[in-house]
Amino acid sequence: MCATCGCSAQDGNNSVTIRLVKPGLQHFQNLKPVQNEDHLHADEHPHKHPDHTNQHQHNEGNKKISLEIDVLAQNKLAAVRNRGFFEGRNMKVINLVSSPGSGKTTLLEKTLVQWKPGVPVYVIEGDQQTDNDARRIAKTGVKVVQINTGTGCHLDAPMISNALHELNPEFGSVLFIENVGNLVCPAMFDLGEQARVVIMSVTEGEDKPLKYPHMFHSSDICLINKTDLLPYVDFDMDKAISYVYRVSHVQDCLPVSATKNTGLENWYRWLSNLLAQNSSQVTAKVQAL
Ligand SMILES: Nc1nc2c(ncn2[C@@H]2O[C@H](COP(=O)(O)OP(=O)(O)OP(=O)(O)O)[C@@H](O)[C@H]2O)c(=O)[nH]1
Ligand SMILES: [Mg+2]
Repeated sequence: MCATCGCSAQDGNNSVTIRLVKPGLQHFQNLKPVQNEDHLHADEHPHKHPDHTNQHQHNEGNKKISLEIDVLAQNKLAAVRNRGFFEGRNMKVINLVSSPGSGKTTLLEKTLVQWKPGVPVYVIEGDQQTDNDARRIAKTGVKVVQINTGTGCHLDAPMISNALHELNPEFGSVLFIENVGNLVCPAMFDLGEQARVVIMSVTEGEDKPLKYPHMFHSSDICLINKTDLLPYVDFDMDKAISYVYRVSHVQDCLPVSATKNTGLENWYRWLSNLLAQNSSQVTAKVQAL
């Protein structure tokens, strides 16, 4: 579990199912956490206990551990406030999420220069340390605030609220939020955004949606970046796209190359469509995570 954010808690009952799985085996194995470490064993463990029936061995793979945390509940309250702020100013807010280095900042740099929404645009940058990304964005002329999360692995709604005081965005503007590079924790934290964009890149392997389904499930659109590198890496684009749709209901899955400007027109079209919706048409999303 991530101690900073309580990211293993699931909404509703604040509990999480942990599955212990052995590679290549179809059934979840009887890896039963008990107090005595000597008893943490799989079903092929050499010694037998009288109470170890086969049924016992194959049906206890799922363990529920209750975690008492209210981190996510507090975040949701702040996210609702942010969303009200955005709707009050008729803003469009887009949260960019990905693993580290997938190309979020590069995509933003291109977007801020090439996409012409005709309204003011702002950026909030999230990283554990450094203002590298904020300095890159500032070069485009767009007003930007960097949030450094220290040991934190995600942005949360109160952080966004603080940054908004600095930005003071204009009525009718667009705000891009680049989240901390991490395919896990940011999935849990609603920032009050109207759209979440998940970016994966061809160098990460096509199985990322299957390994990190919550992030893909909570996103509205998926971009598959660095397609210029396809000749040099083993990456099956058809498989990747099918995996994205297997775990999520994204509106679209767009292959792009941010550095070579390939496919970006589809991304800009999607952004323009989002902008064309008035705030009341944009579904108020309270993330059910
Ligand atoms: N070949 C190729 N490289 C890219 C592309 N997009 C980004 N990169 C490179 O990937 C590296 C990481 O890009 P960033 O834009 O900094 O990635 P990021 O997701 O913002 O990274 P973090 O903020 O650290 O999570 C840089 O060296 C970029 O030049 C692309 O489309 N093709
Ligand atoms: Mg970045």
